[in-house]
Amino acid sequence: MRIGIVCFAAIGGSSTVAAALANHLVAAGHTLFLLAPAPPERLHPHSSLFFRAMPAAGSPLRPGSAAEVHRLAQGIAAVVSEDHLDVVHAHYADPHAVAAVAAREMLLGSWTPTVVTTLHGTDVTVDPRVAPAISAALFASDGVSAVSPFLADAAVEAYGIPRPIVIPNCIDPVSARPRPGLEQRNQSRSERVLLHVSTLRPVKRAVDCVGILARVNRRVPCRLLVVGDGPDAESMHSEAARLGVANAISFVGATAGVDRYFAEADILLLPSASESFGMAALEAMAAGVPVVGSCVDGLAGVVVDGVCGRLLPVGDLDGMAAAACELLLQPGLAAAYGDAGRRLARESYAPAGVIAAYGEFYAESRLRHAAGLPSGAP
Ligand code: GMT
Repeated sequence: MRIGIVCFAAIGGSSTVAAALANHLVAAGHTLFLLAPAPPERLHPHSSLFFRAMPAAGSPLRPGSAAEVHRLAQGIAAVVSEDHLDVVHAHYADPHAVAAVAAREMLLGSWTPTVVTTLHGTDVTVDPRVAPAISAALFASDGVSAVSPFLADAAVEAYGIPRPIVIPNCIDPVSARPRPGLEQRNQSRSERVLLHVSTLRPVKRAVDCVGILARVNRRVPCRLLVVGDGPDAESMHSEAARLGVANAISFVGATAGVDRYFAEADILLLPSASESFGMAALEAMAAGVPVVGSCVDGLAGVVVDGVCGRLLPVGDLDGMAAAACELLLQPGLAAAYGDAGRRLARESYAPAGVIAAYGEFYAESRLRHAAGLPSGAP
């Protein structure tokens, strides 16, 4: 099959997943075209993997304008006809499925591809004014998948679509490198490391990480490493100054090579108000890092509380700080959580099963397309 994957270029879970999917589908013998404003991190060079630059149309941080979405649709249509794509796989309904469906309309009368959409999260919390456009794009897609059961249910509720099939995100073994043992690492530094990786959007509650750091620091000297950038960076700085912990935070920014920070970390903090999945948590688990976060939605399906991390109610900073201290003060417990996380990541989120599921999803969607039955049809 000739498959076009449309995704954001940003560093983020959905781009990581799109890149992993492209790498593995190519290895399975397909020809892949990655359509994005810039190549996502972790895309491996391959003679059957091609990058096609698209005009930017928003990001997980900012919705695209109508003009940007139209330009993206034209870009997708051009690649479909020049590269003869069989399938266009849109990651995110807004703007990618909207643009992919519009591209297919532009091509009517000639070759039209199968369009499949994977929902990633904020797809269900978008501005209600654009909900009808998203709903139409989902109904017009030949297949819709979601990365967690929570998200599939939320999409049914938000858009009245038939329940999407659930295909979880996978973790590429390339990023699942073994970490040095705790004892070994602690000999080389006195400070422990709390890591937060996100787009620093309000939904991530990154400011809570500062409060957790301040509480933990009273018992265990530690540093908060913040990887990523976004609207809440400013508030994190003010909160750090207010709590007197500004010197104990390092803002790394939105940088490539996130893996090296997982190798440094003692604990990943993910206190989000909502997560459709929680890719950062899965990456931490694969790297053997225990997760302390909130007990919400998709995140509770990925992190098994009391096995590979601790999940507390949203906003329970005292609880999260206590859980972090417990792990920092009991290396045996932290090591057991780390091992369990690595095992879970390997056993439940291996690329092979996920790639096979996407293969079936494409095949079924192609049949629907050939029969003229979009995903919304019974
Ligand atoms: O949440 C973000 O700011 C980033 C966004 C993304 O594009 O990666 O994350 C969403 O998709 C990820 C990949 O499926 C999920 O792991 C995240 O949970 C999801 N974010 C939310 O649901 C808030």
